[in-house]
Order: sequence, then structure tokens, then C-alpha cells
Amino acid sequence: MMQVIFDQFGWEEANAIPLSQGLINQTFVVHAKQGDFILQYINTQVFKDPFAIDHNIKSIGQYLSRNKPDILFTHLVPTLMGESLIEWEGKFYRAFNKIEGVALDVLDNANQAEAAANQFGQFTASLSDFPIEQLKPTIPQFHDLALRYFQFEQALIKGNTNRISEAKEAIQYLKSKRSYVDQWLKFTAHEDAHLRVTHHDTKISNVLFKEDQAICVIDLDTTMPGYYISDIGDMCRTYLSSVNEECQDLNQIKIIPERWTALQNGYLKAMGELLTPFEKDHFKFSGQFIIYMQALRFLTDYLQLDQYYHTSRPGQNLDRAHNQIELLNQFNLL
Ligand code: GN1
Ligand code: MG
Repeated sequence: MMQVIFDQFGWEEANAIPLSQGLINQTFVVHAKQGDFILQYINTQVFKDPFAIDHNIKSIGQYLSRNKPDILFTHLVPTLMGESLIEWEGKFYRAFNKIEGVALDVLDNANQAEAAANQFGQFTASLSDFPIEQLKPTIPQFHDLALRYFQFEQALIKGNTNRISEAKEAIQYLKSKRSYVDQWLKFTAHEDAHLRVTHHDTKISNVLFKEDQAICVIDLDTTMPGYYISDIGDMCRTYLSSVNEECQDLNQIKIIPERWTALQNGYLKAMGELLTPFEKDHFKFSGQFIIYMQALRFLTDYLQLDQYYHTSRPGQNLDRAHNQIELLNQFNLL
């Protein structure tokens, strides 16, 4: 059935194996006579403009090929007709060159935190002269905390009433931390907070490793202009604890301070000279901002009957929200 797609890329003797990663897009590894590729279809409920993603990845790819040829990059693979985005049965597909490496689900040690943070830092640093106005927002206001809070408030009005009463404590908690929204507004309004090429999904599985070396960042769909606190924040959210957002046993959520130091060191090695002192003062806030936002987003989705995040059991988004709330509490003890 995927033969139609394989033919467009000219892949012979191809087979596609689904990867179970990510809550949004569906990804396959394709083995073909021509080599190994990553094939992915874009969830257009989430990414309403797949051409914006295509444009951004192509522009960045071309810039890096010209200016930083040593950087490993997931270049798009063109079809035989020279297109990098194809539509089939209402879905948009694209393919990438497969880079040899391993994507981790959780970290085992602080070195990995340092290495991954350094890769994301290098990614933004290597694009510091890239004309950022050329990038399109692939999800408008993606990390706009004020908007996320507004969406949460809307879900409290229009969401499922049973779920609202079931989630009472989490709702109360998130309301009590509303001042993060004001801090976020102050940060973004400051003249020393700069828009840069920001990845916006810096979880550990979005860096490829070879042994303990981080070699390449992947999943560039949300790469667009943004603030560095988005990238640091998602690293805090996913690197510092030994369990991930799916863990339901809240006692297992512990922050490992050594990883927090490693994360900052790794990022600053790449970005230390580019960040302003004002920005550097917001490392801790980065974690608070993103962990809080993720709790808001999971809870909002729960109240709206799980329309956004993929779930495989009832209550999963509420559990994820509780997990993020506990993570935020633990992070604040650092
Ligand atoms: C989504 O699909 P995935 O795992 O790459 C989400 C991120 C969240 C993450 C939580 C476009 O990313 O913002 O942090 O789930 N991406 C989008 O697991 O909403
Ligand atoms: Mg992603």
C-alpha cells in the first residue's frame, strides 16, 4: 500500500517499519535497495501548514550546507520529480536521509545531558547569522504561555464537566502558579531577550547518539523563531529526572542535580558568548516555564477529551499532568 510512495522516491524492494516515537507524527524506517531512509507523515491537525515546515527545513539545510558543511543535518530526500513533500490519501509525507545513531528514551548519566544540551546549543549557535525572518512559524504561538493559559481557562469553561471535577486538585495547583505567565510576559518583552533559531522540542529522543557522543539533532518540525528558554526548558523537563512524563508513580520523580549542572555547562559551551546576561539569568525560569506549560497542555487536553495528544488509555493525560506538576515541584527544590 505504501508502494505508491516508494515509487515516487524511486525506492526499490522497499519495506517500511513503523517507529513508535512521538505523540504527534507517525514515523517509519524504510529499508530499500537505495539505502535506509526515515519516512514520516505529518499530523495536519497539529501542523496545519506542512509547507511551512518544508520551507524551514529546506532553508536551514541549504544554509548549513553552504556555511557549516561539517554539521550533520537531516536533509530532506527529494522524490524523482524533485519534490520534498508529497500528498497521498490526504496525508503529507516527507523523507529524510537516515543518520546512523541511537535515539534515547531516558538518560542514564549526566554526560548525556551535557552532550545533548551542547548539540542543541550548537544548532542555534551555528544559525546565529541565519536570516531568521525567513523562517515561518510552523505552529503559531506554539510556546506562548499566555495563550496556553488562556486555552486552559477556556477548557475550564467549555471542557468536560466530569473531568473538570476529577482534575480539581491539578486545576487548583496550576491556577495557583499563574504568576509564571507574568514572568514569561516580562521576559519576552525585555529588549535583551532575543529571538533565535529555536528547536522547540529538545527532548532527549530528538538527539542522536553514537556511544556517549551526541551527534545530531532531529525532528525539526517546530524549529522556528523563539527564545532560548524554550529549548533549555524542555531539556529540564526531560533530562533531569530518571523517569519520563509517562511515569505514574510520582515517588520515582527525582531531580538529579548533577544533570542540571551538566545541562547548563553543555549549552553554555556552545551559546555562552551569544546569550545576553539578562538571558543567562533565566536558566532556572526556563525549566519552570516549560514544565508548567506542559502540565497546562496535558491538563487542557484531558479536559477537552484528549483531542491533541495521542493516548492509549483513559486518564493518561491527567496522569501526565500530575507527573509534570510533581516534576515542577521537585525542580523548584533545586
Ligand atoms: C509533542 O510528538 P512529540 O513527542 O515530538 C509536542 C511537544 C510536547 C511533547 C510532549 C508539536 O511532541 O510540544 O512537549 O509532545 N509537540 C507538539 O511529549 O505539540
Ligand atoms: Mg516533536
